[in-house]
This record gives sequence, C-alpha cells and structure tokens, in this order.
Amino acid sequence: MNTISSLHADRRRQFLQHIGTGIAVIPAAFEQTRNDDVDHEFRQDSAFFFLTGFPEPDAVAVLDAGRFTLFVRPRDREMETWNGYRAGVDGAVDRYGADDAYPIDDLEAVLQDRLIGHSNLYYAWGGRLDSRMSALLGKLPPLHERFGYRVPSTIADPTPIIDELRLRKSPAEAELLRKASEISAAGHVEAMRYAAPGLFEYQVQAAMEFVFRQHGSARNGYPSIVASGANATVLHYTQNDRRMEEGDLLLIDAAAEYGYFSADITRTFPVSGRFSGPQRAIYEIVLAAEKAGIAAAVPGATMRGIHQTCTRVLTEGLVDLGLLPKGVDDSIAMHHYREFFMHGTGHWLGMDVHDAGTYKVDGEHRRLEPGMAFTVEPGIYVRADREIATFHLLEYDLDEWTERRLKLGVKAARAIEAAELEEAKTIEHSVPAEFRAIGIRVEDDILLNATGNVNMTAGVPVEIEDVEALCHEVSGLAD
Ligand SMILES: [Mn+2]
Repeated sequence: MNTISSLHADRRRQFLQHIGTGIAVIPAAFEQTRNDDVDHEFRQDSAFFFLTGFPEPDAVAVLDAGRFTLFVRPRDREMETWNGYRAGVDGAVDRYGADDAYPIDDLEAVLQDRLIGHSNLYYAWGGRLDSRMSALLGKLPPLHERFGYRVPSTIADPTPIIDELRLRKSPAEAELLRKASEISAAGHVEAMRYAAPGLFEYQVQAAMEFVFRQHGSARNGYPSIVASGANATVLHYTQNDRRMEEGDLLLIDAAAEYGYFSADITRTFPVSGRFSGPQRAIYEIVLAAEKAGIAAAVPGATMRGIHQTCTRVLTEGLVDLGLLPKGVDDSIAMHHYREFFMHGTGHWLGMDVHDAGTYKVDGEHRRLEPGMAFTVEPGIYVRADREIATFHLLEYDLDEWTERRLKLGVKAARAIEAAELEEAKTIEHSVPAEFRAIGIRVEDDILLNATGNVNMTAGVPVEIEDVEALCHEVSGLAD
C-alpha cells in the first residue's frame, strides 16, 4: 500500500474507535450536470475522500468494526470509452484497500444483511442517497425483527465525528497542506511579476494558475478572486474580466489544491509596481493587523481572540486615518469598524478551504491546539460610492446577537436588531476621497505547533519594499 492509502486506513481506524459497535454509510459526491451531457468538473466529497481515498462519483462506503466495503461503478467498456476510467470492484479492493467491494446497484441487497446486528447506524440525511436509504430502512424491521435479529434503532450523523478528526492535522496531512501552501505561494509570486497595467484580470489569473499546475497541483482549492481597482471591495468577486489600469491595486485571493488539501492566500499589490500614499497607508494597517493576529495564534488562544486582536489594530488605524467618527474603544464597542472590515479574521483550513470543524465547543470558543490549521486574513474595504457613511451610536455584543439568533430564530432576531439600530442615534461621517475604491486584504495559512505556529505561506512577500521589488521583476511568462 502507498502512503496515501495508509493515511486513509489510519483515519478509518480512528473513525471506527468513535462509532464503536455502530455501522456507518458514507456516500461519495455525485456528478452535477452543467448542460446537456456535460458535467461540472467533479471533485470528490471531502469527508468521503478523507475516509476512503476513492476519487470516483456514485460510490458508497460502508464501515464497521469488521469491514471496509466500497460500492462503486462497475467496469464498463463503453462507459469508460466515453466518460473515463473506472476502478471497478476489483480496483476498489486492490488499489483502495477495501475489504470487499460491490457494484453500486447491489447497495440495498448487501446492506440489508450488513445492518443486522448493529443498533446504531451512522448516516447523514440530506443527500441524494436519502430515498434509497429510507426505502431500505423501511423494509428492514418486518424482515428481521420478528426473527430476533437486531437492526439499527438509532440513526446518528457521522459528520461531527469526521469533522473533529479533520480539524487536527496529522503530520502526514500537515505535509500535504504545507505542499499546497508552497505551490500556492509560487503562483502568487509569479502573479506579482506578471501583472501590469493594460492586462485583464483573467490573464494574471492564467499566469498564476499555470504555475500551480506546473508545480503539481491538478486544480484550485476554490475559484480564484482576481480583483483590481474597486473590484477589490467586492469580497467574493470572481468575474476577473476587468482591464487593469495604471495606479490600480490588484487583490488576488487564490490557492492550489494538493493531495486534496487546499491553501488559501491573499495578497494585494500595485500593478504599476508602486503603492500610492493612500494605498500604502491602508496597506500598512492591514499588514500590522495581520502580524498581530499571527502573533496571537498560539495553543490555548481562540479564533475569536485572534479576531479581536486584528480588529483592534485595524480600528486604531482607521481612526488615525480619519475613516471613523469616534475613538478606538467606541468604534469597537459600536462595531463601526464593520463599515470597512465586515468579515471574520480567519477560518479552519484543510481539505476544504473553509474546512470542517466548529468554532465553539459547548457554547465556549474553541481553544486552539497543535495540529490545527487556519487562516489569518484581515482586510479594509472602502467602497467607491461611499461618500458619506452612517454609523449607529449603539453598543452591542456580537456574541449576544448570535445567542439571540439561536434562541429566537434568525428572522425574529434580525427584526429586533433592525429595531434597535432604528432607535439608535446616528452619526454621519464623510469618507476621505483618497481612500475610496481601495480594497486590501493580506491572508496567510497558519499551522499551530506545540509552542506557537508556522506561517506556511510566508514564501509570498508582504512587506511593502519586498512586494514592490517583486512587482518590478519580469515574469518568464510575459509576452
Ligand atoms: Mn480565506
């Protein structure tokens, strides 16, 4: 067996320790039609791949203490001629380490027998296998209970168990993530060299993604955001079709996937090679916030704590530049900074770019542990059309608002929030013109170790002088 399959075997062992005498049925992803007989690019479901390493659609894994069984698309000369190779039943055993394997159409017939003797079934409702599973389960009791066999009486979602395993990266997993980070960093470095006024955003995207592929990444971890000028103030801009102009900043949020792990990098740099004064002023604040956030990322800290650290540094800078109407403490208590920094500071990172795992445990913010990986990504976004910003003079606690949403439901809680803001006094503040249409984010990928952290994406420059120097280098891909 190669390293990849021993990685999956280790994960299955850990998963089985959690489900005890239960049995788990885990479906693969299905193909999604794009149009006519053309599908969207297929990418295996991360939880399924985590446990199996099996990359094909229309498969199901069945796991219990006794066996790892795969149900797969059978070999089919004609289908394979048109649509690509299949491992088939033999390949599932030989190449993916299944103890036994069957054609996917045999799922119900085989499961009927496999479920006997298990009182707990682990299955996540809400997918395309639901109708087959409920039909099967509906048939089971009359078949077996009257003869005294035990059939599942409890159905539990296996997702929280798998998510907890995914949250803590083993050394082998951390190595894949590190490699994805390294490849992604190389692409960003090339993008800084390649970008120039007159090019379209998608041309810079192509140069960067060429380097991802060249370094061994078969696909991106998520659609690339290549946002120049005012487009950088649109958080999830993916049109990437604007022609860049002299003096623009270019914000690129993009990363490669490697071994089913994704990095997540953002850099913002001047396409002409030099930051303007206002661009530099905003950039310095964002960079200071990012550094403070990374320094705060140690075992025992929380993602919330890192966010608060970044938020304070950003707010101090926004107050200094005259973007906010009140002082630092009021701007934080009244959340005025959210006019310019409206997202969280980071998220778990792994097989999915926004990876599995809860941020709270038993109502408390989760303490960070060695092996956890996440992003630190503060930003400031000043909309082009925001000449006057309105700020509410109301202190509130975001955690309390979240709690209220859980208690009352989002719709009712939002109505209360709106009413509270409606009643509050407001202050109008003119946004200095030189900062409008600037959007800057800096994002790195952090892996916690026993004493602190490693910045896995430090290979892309962040300091202003280093960024400007790299922007002046000539890309080998140009012309
Ligand atoms: Mn991110």
